[in-house]
Amino acid sequence: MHFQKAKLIHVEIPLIAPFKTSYGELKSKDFYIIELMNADGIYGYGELEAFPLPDYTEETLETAIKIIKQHLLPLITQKKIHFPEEVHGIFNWIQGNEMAKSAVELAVWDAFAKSEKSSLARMIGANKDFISVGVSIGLQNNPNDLLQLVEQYVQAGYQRVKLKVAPNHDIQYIKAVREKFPKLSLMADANSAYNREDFLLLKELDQFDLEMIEQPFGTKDFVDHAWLQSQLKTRICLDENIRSLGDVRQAHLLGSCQAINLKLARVGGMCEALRIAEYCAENKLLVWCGGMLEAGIGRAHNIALAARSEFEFPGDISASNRYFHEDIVSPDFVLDKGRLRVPTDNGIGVTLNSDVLKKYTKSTEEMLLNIGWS
Ligand code: OSB
Ligand code: MG
Repeated sequence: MHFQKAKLIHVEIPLIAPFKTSYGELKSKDFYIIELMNADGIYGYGELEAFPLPDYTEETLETAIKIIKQHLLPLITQKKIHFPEEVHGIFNWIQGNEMAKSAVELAVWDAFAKSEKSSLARMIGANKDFISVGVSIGLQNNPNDLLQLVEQYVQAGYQRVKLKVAPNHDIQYIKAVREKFPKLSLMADANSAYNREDFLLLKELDQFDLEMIEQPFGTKDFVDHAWLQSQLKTRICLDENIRSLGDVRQAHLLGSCQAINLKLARVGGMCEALRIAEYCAENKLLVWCGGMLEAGIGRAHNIALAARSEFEFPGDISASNRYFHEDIVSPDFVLDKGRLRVPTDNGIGVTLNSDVLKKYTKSTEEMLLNIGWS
């Protein structure tokens, strides 16, 4: 496949409610759509998930878009691509920058699926028609507000609830939810807010029958997570620590965790994600699909991945209306008995909604093959 044209669309859509974590608060989803066009006029779409600030990982929207323009797009437009799997290798000499790589690689996957007249899910060997989903709830101001939100999402049918936690924002909140919902599939995500000195707090969380505690310690703390896992009966799940299959192997061999939150954007795209999913299944590590408050294109890619058989645990892939009043793709993803339907149309199976897109577009840039930016 020969790519001839790329378009970068900078979009910002307001979130229905601010999303607060131990890093800070997000009020909108600020992102880029990467649109590729090949010589047959087939389009492929990727979504850049980097955040405005370098808090969750080192990348920011600004650094990632620069890497995409200066390095990644020239690499895929200079030569013919025979298979989407090739892209991972072409990008491999570039260190890090996983979110930038993922956005472009996923646009290539979409274009290949469309040219083969297959849904992306089927193309990557995913057979599910529906995926089970959960919801991730940000830090709240008091336990009562949190209880109301949990009630609302449980009523809506979400199959699992994840609560953000941080020191002073943990025991009281988890206890309140657990008392009101004794049977709920419940878990906590700390986004690296704790360290070894907080052990007693984490030990207290061990009593609430949580599915797992996600990323309690720092993003490179494989050894400390292994120590913590040896002290707790609750599973540790790693998120920020995991950028590659190598990181998953290290975590597994050290005993740093029993579960992996797998995000396409954080591991550089589909190729690496598929390798990780296979490794987890072979090694009996629980693997599930995480989220980054994706808009419709990123959500569609996540759903294709989560439709694979390795993903039994409900993902952080909620319905469109959990995040946005209106999204930039059609159709919306709608909750159906705690599940989302896996699109069956070609590629990612959703199309850009041009009216909504126009409303929230901040800028657009186009690059023609070997000609440059206009
Ligand atoms: O830690 O999983 C996380 C959102 C942004 C950045 C990091 C995380 C999250 C979430 C939201 O938890 C998951 C979702 O998209 O619903
Ligand atoms: Mg997380």
